[in-house]
Amino acid sequence: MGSQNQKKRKTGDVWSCSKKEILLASLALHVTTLLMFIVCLILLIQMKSQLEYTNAICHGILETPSNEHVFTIRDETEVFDGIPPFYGCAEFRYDEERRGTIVTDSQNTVTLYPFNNQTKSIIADCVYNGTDSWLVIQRRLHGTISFYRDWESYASGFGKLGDEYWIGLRNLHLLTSGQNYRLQIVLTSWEDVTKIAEYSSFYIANEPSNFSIAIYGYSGNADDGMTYHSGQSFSTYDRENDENFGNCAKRYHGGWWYKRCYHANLNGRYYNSSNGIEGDGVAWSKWLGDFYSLKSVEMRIQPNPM
Ligand SMILES: [Ca+2]
Repeated sequence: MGSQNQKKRKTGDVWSCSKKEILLASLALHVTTLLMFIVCLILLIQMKSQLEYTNAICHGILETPSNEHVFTIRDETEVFDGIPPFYGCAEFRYDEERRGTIVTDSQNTVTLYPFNNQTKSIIADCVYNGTDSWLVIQRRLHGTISFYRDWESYASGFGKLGDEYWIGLRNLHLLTSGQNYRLQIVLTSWEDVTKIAEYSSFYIANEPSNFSIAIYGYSGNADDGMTYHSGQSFSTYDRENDENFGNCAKRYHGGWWYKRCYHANLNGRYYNSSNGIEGDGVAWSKWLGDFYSLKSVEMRIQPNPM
């Protein structure tokens, strides 16, 4: 019998399994399915975390610049009692009204924090004419401060706040490269006639570009003395960048964006009368000519609305 049964199974009746064998096979199938399910679940979890990680990277890349910007401002405002950095006297005036406190000295000077480089502050001179606040970048009044100076002096600035003064070309570049400015020039004759030349756009390039000037959009009643100089490098007696055969800064006794040589010489020699006989005085050619030296000059800037 035993040999018959073995023969029967050997000849191919493979489906005649025992209950135990069927149970074991079924169990194995379930375990395999369960294992596959677990593996799939692990894979899915891994994919999800990978996706989140990738998402976080993308999110980070997108967010980083604005976050940095915000942090930078926040760092500055902590120092200044929650007030954003100033970059013009108009903003100062606005904040001053909002705060109800004035942080100027007796000469109405204010510390400016150009928003494009908030680690650098500029002590500047603000004037308020009743309707507008302006940041003074140059002033001639009586000639006690010499304006016949070298390159480094014009680059870094000189004079006295609230008095005769040059803000410095590096400061001008810093200010005008972060924000669009207008320039107003107030010219006063020895007859106490005051005329205005205003330019809707004013920009000073960096030092490797010789602080070249870009100026346009004239309006006013003094006639246009500055558009002629637009695009020109700055020159001093020791750093000649003009287009003239000779040295304009030496010849006309100043530092300016000389070309061949000037239509305005506002940093020229100060005379105690209108008689600028050498043509090297504080001149605005289009109004009173090259040989008339003005009594006073003030150059001042104001940020254009963003
Ligand atoms: Ca020359």
